[in-house]
Amino acid sequence: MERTLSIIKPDAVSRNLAGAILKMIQDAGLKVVAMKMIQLSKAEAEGFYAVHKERPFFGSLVDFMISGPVVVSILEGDDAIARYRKLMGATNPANAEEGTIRKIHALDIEKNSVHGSDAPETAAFETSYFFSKLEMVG
Ligand code: DGI
Repeated sequence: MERTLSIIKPDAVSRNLAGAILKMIQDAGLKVVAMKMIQLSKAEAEGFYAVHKERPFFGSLVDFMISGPVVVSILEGDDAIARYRKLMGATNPANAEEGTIRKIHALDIEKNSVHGSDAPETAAFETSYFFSKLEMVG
């Protein structure tokens, strides 16, 4: 069993797509073991995306991530990290496969509707960034 962090980003929450995206996640067999809706502060978004701080899009990414509420959750399943990345689709929705969350719902490379951890180390950092043990089921 593996756990991964999912974020439904402000572009999707503001378009009332959280339910549709959670349905895709659950239909794919990933189990939600923690979940909440939060408004990130600038410092919290900068801390979460610290690995990208030298990238040219960092400021814009942080501004977008604090533009409205997000739905963060922890997903559990066999190979959950890779399975959720596949369900999300490519970072740029123009390159995303048919049937993926980003192909169906994302607006552009920045307003791309979802985040998913990309490796076990980042999943461990990201799940504990948002959730305490007490907030995780099971
Ligand atoms: O893991 P991903 O979310 O698929 O992609 P990533 O870890 O390479 O980048 C994190 C986020 O940063 C991504 O979801 C959207 C944003 N981003 C990545 N590349 C670009 C970008 N935003 C802009 N504006 N331009 C980019 O080239």
